[in-house]
Amino acid sequence: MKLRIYFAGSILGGRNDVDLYHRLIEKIKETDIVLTEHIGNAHYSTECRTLADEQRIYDQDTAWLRECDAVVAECSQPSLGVGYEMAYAEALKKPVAIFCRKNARLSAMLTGDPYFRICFYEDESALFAAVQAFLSEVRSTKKS
Ligand code: 6K6
Repeated sequence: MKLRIYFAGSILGGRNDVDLYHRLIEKIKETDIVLTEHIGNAHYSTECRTLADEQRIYDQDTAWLRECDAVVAECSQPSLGVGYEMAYAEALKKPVAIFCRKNARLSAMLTGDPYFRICFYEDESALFAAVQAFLSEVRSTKKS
């Protein structure tokens, strides 16, 4: 059974890690469905939009958060939007795993919250392995 994964990563917070998001999304797609593939698209437009556009984005993203089986967040690049999504997913009791490079810092509002599964990773292969371990756990919980 394929899981529906909400992948969260920085947009306006900074796009330095967009290639990493892309590779991670492709990896997750080998086994599961990623609802938010655009996060890994380096050409995704972040220019100013109208308020109506932003409301549509909010409505769509929160609908996907309600729909998903689990949330995978790459949080090495701080982002207000991702922080909001983490709290929203917790309120919905979705399984949430937060991944951060060893040399980056995470807000105490994430590290201090025991609800979140947090993983500081050394390199990309460790990241991929930790994400797959999380997905396997979610899959087995869903089956039982
Ligand atoms: C809107 C206005 C200008 O650029 C945009 C980008 N549009 C977005 N489209 C889809 N999801 C978005 C957008 N902006 C933020 N998000 C959601 O918040 C994504 O799901 C990300 O996980 C997160 C990024 O937040 P910021 O604060 O880094 O943008």
